[in-house]
Amino acid sequence: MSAIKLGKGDALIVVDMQYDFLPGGSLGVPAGHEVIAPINHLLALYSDCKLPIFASRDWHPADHCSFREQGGPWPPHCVAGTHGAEFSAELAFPDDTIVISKADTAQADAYSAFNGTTLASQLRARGVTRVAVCGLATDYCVLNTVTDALEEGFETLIVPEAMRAVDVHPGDGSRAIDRMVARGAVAVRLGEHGMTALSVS
Ligand code: VGL
Ligand code: ZN
Repeated sequence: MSAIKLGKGDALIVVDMQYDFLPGGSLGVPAGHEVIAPINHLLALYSDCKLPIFASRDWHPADHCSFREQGGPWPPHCVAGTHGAEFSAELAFPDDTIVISKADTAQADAYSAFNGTTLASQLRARGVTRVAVCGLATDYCVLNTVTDALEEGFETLIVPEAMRAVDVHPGDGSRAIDRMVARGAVAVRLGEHGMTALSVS
C-alpha cells in the first residue's frame, strides 16, 4: 500500500456528475449519490494542491441518437440546458473547474470525455501527466474515459469508491474496474491524508 503524492502534473477528471445520472434522474445510476462525499474529498485534495480539475458532462440535443425514440439504448437524459443535465449542487466544484461537454450533436454519442473534445489538449497545455478519474457511470463513461486517458499516454488513477455502475448486466461495474486495471490504471482508495494505491502491479 503506497501513498500517492500529488504534485505538479496531476489533474482530476470528474465524469458526468449530473442529476439525470443520480437516483431520481432519468438514467439514475443505482447508489450514485454515494459518490458525492468521496468526490468532494477528491475536489478538496486537488484544489488544496492548486491542481487542475476537469468536469465532463453529457450534453445531448433533444433528438440525440442514443435516445430510444431515435433507436438508441437509453431513455432521454442530459438534454443540454435542462435540470437533468446540470451538475449536482451537492458537489463543491471550485470556480475554476474546467467543464468538458461531450456528445453535443444529434448524430454521435461519446462515452469518453476525450471523444470529440479538447480534454487531451487542455491537459497537455497544463503539463498534466497523471489523471485521477471518478464519477458516473463506471461501466460506460468512466470506463471509456479511463481507456482513452491511458491510450493518450496519461498515467491514470481510478477511485472505485468514487464511481458507481449502471450494471445493465450484473457485474458490469466490477468487470469494468478489472478491465481498467488490466489496461494499466492504478486503483486507489481515499484515506484521511490522501490516496493510497490498492495494489502494486
Ligand atoms: C452515460 C449512458 C448514456 C455515462 C452516458 O455517463 O456513463 N451512460 N450516456
Ligand atoms: Zn448519454
